[in-house]
Amino acid sequence: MEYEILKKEINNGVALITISRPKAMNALNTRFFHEMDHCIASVSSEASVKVMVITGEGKAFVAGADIAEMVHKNPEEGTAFSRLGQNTFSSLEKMEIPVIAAINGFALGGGLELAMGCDFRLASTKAKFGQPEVNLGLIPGYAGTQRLSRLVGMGDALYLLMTADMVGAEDALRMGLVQKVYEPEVLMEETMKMAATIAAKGPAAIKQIKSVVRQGMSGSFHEGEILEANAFGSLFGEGSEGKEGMTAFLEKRKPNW
Ligand code: CO8
Repeated sequence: MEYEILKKEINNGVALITISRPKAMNALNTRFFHEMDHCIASVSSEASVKVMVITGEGKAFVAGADIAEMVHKNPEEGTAFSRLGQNTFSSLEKMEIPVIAAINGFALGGGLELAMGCDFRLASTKAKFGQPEVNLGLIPGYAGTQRLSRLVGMGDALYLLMTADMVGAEDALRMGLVQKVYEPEVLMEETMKMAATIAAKGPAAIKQIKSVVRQGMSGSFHEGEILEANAFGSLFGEGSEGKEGMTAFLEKRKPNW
């Protein structure tokens, strides 16, 4: 598929996806979701890729769903557009490899929902976060009502959703919405460094972390313990990554994954 909105670069086991629709502040339209679905499938099929990073070009990460496209929709089309985005962001969550959002600027509405579909978020000091849907007489439609409260807790979620306040990176850090904040000129360098750090770890262990933590969140603590024990055991087979990692430690050498 030829991409019009996404740019995909793969280097040293890291796929960097840049959303580039600067004339509309990278707003998410139907085309974006088709490209992103394709991109998720194609990156997932490349065994050499260990981490994916998503960022935006220009002064926005993503300023929301495309209002100019949405305004013409009827209720059925609105629901379908919501399901399209929910499915794409759910596919992001289900990717076996970690996905990091590098938030360079505005992450509003559907843009914040995209960032929340990633595994964690790094932000520039210039980033701005918000769920401004109520300004438009709308609510989030890409699972923002569900992910935000799980990430930041009920109070901060309802505050952001009901006021449409735009908050800066320091507030986002305090809420736990982002994990690190960097000066704009080093955001991508630091993000790629972090991606490289993760890409150098045991790849099966990293995939198991993602899977067990994410699956565990939707079940009971005890079910999560069982998931963890089974995943832990899976790393011990003959010729497994765990055996190699532990042997390398004891032999005082780098593991050969
Ligand atoms: N959709 C379409 N176009 C947009 C969007 C958007 N979300 N955001 C910005 N643009 C366009 C502007 O219309 C403008 O276009 P033009 O130059 O042709 O007039 C261009 O981008 C530049 O924008 P501004 O001139 O407004 O730039 P500023 O720097 O003054 O302001 C802001 C930047 C603060 C980001 C401002 O553009 C803004 O407030 N944008 C809208 C933010 C918003 O409300 N986002 C939420 C959208 S709703 C949503 O995301 C719901 C998700 C769930 C959908 C479920 C489907 C049913």
